[in-house]
Amino acid sequence: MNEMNPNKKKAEDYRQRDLHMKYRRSDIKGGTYFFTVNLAERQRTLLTDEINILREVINKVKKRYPFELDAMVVLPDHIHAIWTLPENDNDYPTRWMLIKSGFSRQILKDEQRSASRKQKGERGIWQRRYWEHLIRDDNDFEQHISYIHHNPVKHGYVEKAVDWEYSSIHRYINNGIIKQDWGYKEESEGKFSFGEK
Ligand code: NI
Repeated sequence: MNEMNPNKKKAEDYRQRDLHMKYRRSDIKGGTYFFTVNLAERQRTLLTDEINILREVINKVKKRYPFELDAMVVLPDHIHAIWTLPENDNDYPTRWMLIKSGFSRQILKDEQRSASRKQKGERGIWQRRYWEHLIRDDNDFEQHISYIHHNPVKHGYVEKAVDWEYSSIHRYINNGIIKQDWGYKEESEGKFSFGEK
């Protein structure tokens, strides 16, 4: 008999549902978005070198324009994050603009800048454009959270997701949502696009 005992099957269903419940966002009702934001000079490691500045700037912007930071990973040259915005508020562009400019302002002016940026007096720390994706449902939410937590492994910085310091994975482990040895199969990424260069 390879059919599952109905009680066991039920227990499994509950376990799955429980897992989904934990991942489900609850406190605020606005849109949830996944972002990939890159440095202009990809060989630099400014984001992890200046992680304190980055954290401070994000917290400052969050106070002024609240949002829920559902998950985030900071790599040396890019960020992946999931935010949920307050109801009837989809102004993530203002928030990112303030984070990017607030960070740049505190970084030494030694970056390469294009002629157009020089002309406009713009800094050249960040790429102008960033990837954004509106999360459709709980499954999409979970996929993107997993992608974020797996990202330092994907880019070859660590062997295990938990070994990367600048990741919300530690919050998820502390809250008992995922286990210390959490890992992810990269094959399941195929059908999604994450704005990775
Ligand atoms: Ni990445």
